[in-house]
Amino acid sequence: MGKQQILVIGAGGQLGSELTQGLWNLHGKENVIATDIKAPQGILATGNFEILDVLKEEAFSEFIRKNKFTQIYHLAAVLSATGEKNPKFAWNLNMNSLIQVLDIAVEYKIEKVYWPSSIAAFGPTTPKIKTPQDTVMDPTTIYGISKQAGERWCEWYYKNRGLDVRSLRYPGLIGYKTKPGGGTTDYAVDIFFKALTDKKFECFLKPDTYLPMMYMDDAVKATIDLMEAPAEKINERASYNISAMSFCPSEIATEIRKHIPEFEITYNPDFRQAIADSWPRSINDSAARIDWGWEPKFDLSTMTQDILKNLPALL
Ligand code: AKB
Repeated sequence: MGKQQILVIGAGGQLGSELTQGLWNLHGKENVIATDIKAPQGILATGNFEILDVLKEEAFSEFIRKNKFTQIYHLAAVLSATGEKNPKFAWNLNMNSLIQVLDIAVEYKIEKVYWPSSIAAFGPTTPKIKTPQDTVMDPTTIYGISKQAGERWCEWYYKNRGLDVRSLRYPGLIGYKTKPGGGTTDYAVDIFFKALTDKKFECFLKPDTYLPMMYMDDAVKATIDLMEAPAEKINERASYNISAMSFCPSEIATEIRKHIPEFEITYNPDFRQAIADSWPRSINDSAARIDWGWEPKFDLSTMTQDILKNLPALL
């Protein structure tokens, strides 16, 4: 593999900002261009950054033509809870931006494309425990429908256009460097901010709602490991199941209380409860482990320790 020139689309989001830093470490800061529709915050502003709207076809195409990218990470999306409030906007951004990126990648002979799917691509009749790689998928949210359709588009471009496109079905991603961004699993991010600032948190899910989750460091590692794996190891061209831990709101509250004994949690479930109830409780990610050696580093306890050690300095 020669020198790589990397484009990150949607770099301002929760995953984007940390993934961009992971890519700086691997490929050199000068070889990564981070883009978003909004101006960069914090550390992102210290690297190459451009304002870019992938839905503006001509400007996007011109940007790609000028920069000679070898890889694109396309992360721009509206998440599950926000998507339900504005379904047509979510569909337009999530679906049309993906097709645009896949087309451009074929036209400009981009070597590799990354696009995230999600556990939201599963639905109420999917087996909930240790959800298999290949199973029933009947998503109920517009976000989930866009992820399921997106997976099929990725596989189609691989089979019919020879594009090396790779994807992971992320569980809830938990980071502390950016604020939560409209997802159903984001209570597990917000809870840390509130535990430190208010010592109390009102949860929009019921106490026993189990969901698959992953610490951001593991998500960045998984994404880069997948993209760096030799093409012949990638047997799944729609999207890989991937997982690290599963917990429910009462369990994360108990874990936080080990560090902040006075922390209190109350419950006031809203429309996001139905979304969470439609998703798997745990994930079987053996295909990712076997094909390209996926293994998470963090569990609930080590993640909680790490966040509570590092977040106070950022508040
Ligand atoms: C969401 O909650 O919408 C996302 C996801 C599981 O994809 N974090």
